Amino acid sequence: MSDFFAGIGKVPFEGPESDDPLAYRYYEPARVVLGKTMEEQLRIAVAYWHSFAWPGGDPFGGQTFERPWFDGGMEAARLKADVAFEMFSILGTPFYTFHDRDVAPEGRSLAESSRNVREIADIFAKKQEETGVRLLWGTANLFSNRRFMSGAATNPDPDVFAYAAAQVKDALDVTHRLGGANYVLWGGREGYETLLNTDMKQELDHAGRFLSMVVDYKHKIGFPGTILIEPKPQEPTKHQYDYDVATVFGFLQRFGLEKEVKVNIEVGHAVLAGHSFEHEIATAAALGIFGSVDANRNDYQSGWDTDQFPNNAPEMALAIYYILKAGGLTTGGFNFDSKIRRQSLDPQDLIAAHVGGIDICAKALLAAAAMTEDGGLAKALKERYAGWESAEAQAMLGSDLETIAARVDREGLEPQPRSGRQEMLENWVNRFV
Ligand code: XUL
Ligand code: CO
Repeated sequence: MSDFFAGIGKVPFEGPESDDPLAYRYYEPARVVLGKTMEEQLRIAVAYWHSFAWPGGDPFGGQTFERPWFDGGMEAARLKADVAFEMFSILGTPFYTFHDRDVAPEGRSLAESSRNVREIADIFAKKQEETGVRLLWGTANLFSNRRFMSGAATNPDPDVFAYAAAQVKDALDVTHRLGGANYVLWGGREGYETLLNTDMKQELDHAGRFLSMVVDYKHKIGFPGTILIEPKPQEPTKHQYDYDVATVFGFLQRFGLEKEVKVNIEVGHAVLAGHSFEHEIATAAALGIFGSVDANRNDYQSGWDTDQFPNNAPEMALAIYYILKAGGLTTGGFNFDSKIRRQSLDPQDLIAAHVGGIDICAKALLAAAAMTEDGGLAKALKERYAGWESAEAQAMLGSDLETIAARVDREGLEPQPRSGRQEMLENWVNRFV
């Protein structure tokens, strides 16, 4: 045991009346909601990156957090692993996620970096066994080191493509070994700053080949998890190729990968793309590529990715309603890709942030389940599209323009507009949130 969380015990469930900031008011893992436990419905994960690797910097100043594992070598990485699993136990969260470079220091060569990651993975394997905590996904950091400044798979330099391929191979091996439920690719530097120095067609072709190789390797090693792409429209590059869910679907289809790869949808990324979170979820569900979720929120007044902890239950409730409508989570989960503010220095800030964010998801799940059980939205939707249930309407879809035009003429069709009932539906939602 480290003493990092000294004095902080396991977070209890105390119910909505509790005023303890380190107690759950809604998250009750064993409570059954729509036929599954809350734990199974939400599959909550803690993100190693934000919670244990982020130093608290911003563009105007550096590190604000003083963690005993910062700037150390492998000894510090081992301490970080201890603290991370202590936090998972305190929170009672079933999953975690990590980038290769979050967990172990980068070495002087790729071989040394990979050895470092594997050594920490040995520790993770043991701790997973002891605690029952599982890996939701692993990923490779192909964006922090300066070698990736012009891209990884889309870099003009083929040696960088090769380095990235080798790094992903290692990260996928480690994820497989730890029983990861998914493997994520976020193209942090896959995009461009200026067209003046960019051959976009070539870069997109290379990104497609790279992803095909990842899928081939997944099958070769028998990794049973899902490969996920995480869309984001900008930041760090001005134009990211994986702009949003619809863009990613078009890319997957072009390379014949739409049955192989799904999406990891992040709340803040959806907002940066000018969408709502539920829009991205519904798009992925409609296209058959919904995979997993990165839970956080952006500040609506700032135009960048602030990765704050979720705290808006009504917004989260609608998103979860559409996840449930899509059949719920399978291999995916709610990964807290969220970071505390740089002034939130203390270990208990880290715990309180997760407790609050997890509670928002639990409260939202209860509201979404109540909405689902009431069935009001589903009924209104069915009525709105009821005309399409007739045999004649269905036959029209298999018909052609001339036949349809002849029928309009013959029957003198004169469609009458009907109310969309938006305010009534919004009021209905407000009864549950
Ligand atoms: C960056 C981001 C990443 C990905 C994994 O905005 O969300 O943490 O989730 O690389
Ligand atoms: Co993310």
